[in-house]
Amino acid sequence: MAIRYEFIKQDKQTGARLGIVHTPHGSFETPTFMPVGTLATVKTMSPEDLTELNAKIILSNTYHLWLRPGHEIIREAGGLHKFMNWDGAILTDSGGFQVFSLSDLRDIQEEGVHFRNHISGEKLFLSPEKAMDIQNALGSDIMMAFDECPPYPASFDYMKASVERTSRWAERCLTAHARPDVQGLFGIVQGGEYEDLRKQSAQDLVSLDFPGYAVGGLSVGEPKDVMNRVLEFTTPWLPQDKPRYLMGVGSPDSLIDGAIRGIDMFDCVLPTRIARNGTCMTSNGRLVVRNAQYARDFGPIDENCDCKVCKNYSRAYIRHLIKCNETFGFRLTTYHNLHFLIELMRKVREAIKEDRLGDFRDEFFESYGFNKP
Ligand code: PRF
Ligand code: ZN
Repeated sequence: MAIRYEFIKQDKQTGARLGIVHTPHGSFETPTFMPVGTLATVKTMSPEDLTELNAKIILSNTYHLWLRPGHEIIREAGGLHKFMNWDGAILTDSGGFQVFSLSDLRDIQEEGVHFRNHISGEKLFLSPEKAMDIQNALGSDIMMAFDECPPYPASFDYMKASVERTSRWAERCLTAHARPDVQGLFGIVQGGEYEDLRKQSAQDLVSLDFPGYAVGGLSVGEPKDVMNRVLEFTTPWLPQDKPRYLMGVGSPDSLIDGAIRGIDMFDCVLPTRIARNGTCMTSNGRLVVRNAQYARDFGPIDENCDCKVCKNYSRAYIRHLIKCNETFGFRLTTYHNLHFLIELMRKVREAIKEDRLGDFRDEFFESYGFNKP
């Protein structure tokens, strides 16, 4: 088996899990945040930067790499790790979600999904078998099953039919997966905000015995308390000895609240995307460094941050670069934001070790400003 989860302990205050996920490209401690490298690059970061940031696993996308440069080119290169010169672990999303969020005119059939390429307009078809073939070519350590992520809100009847199809697709993914010895395939629990459907989806997938499970269909526009409640009634159906991954979630409060509800892995474009429009995550909340108020501010982005950006560059300088669209400015804010989330997860793991994640949450929420009205 390619993926093994080693459980270490649970936080006595919250029940959050501390563990290690072992992959063919190294191990990572959980809970963990995975930076997103959609097009085989975490935008503006080199693999050396990611190593320096202590990132152990990054995420990439089947859908985007299938369209450009094409998975056969990456297969020919010897896989995605070699192609992009990243020797750490890689997780690839299956393309299901991207087809639903990026393309129009999609037509969902039992066989798969017909849609149009969001760049060229060309007609395309993605299915469980195709998503496995592409991810086998990419050679990611963790592959994701091909699922449907319905929009929020969706009716119970639509969601039930969708969950049942996603379960049948999951089974087809397992059958089509050609390299289970070197690539782990995770199932994706769907079911929207419906408790019965989340349970049904989780039980269907657990009976297929995947090496890990994701919770999909969240952070699609629902309120935060709905997401927390869904996690509370979903994670208890997942096995204790396998990793759990909450897809597409990356705001600092949701990382902590997800870990408290038994989640081990997270990914999101949030830190890298907001960095490129001049927004930084800091110990005192979000800071929009491109704002005029920082034009003469020669202090660091975050006085409590020990990253190399905060040690060496000022708000005024970074603001100037970003105002002028200088790519170095985007590099600096991206580096700082990734450092912030990777450090946050290290602190969460430290708190779990010492049975004080509840206290850590209270302190963090207070200083980040989540408790303010
Ligand atoms: N399914 C897949 N990828 C995803 C999601 C999903 O539900 C989400 C939901 N937030 C993000 N990425 N395959
Ligand atoms: Zn910093």
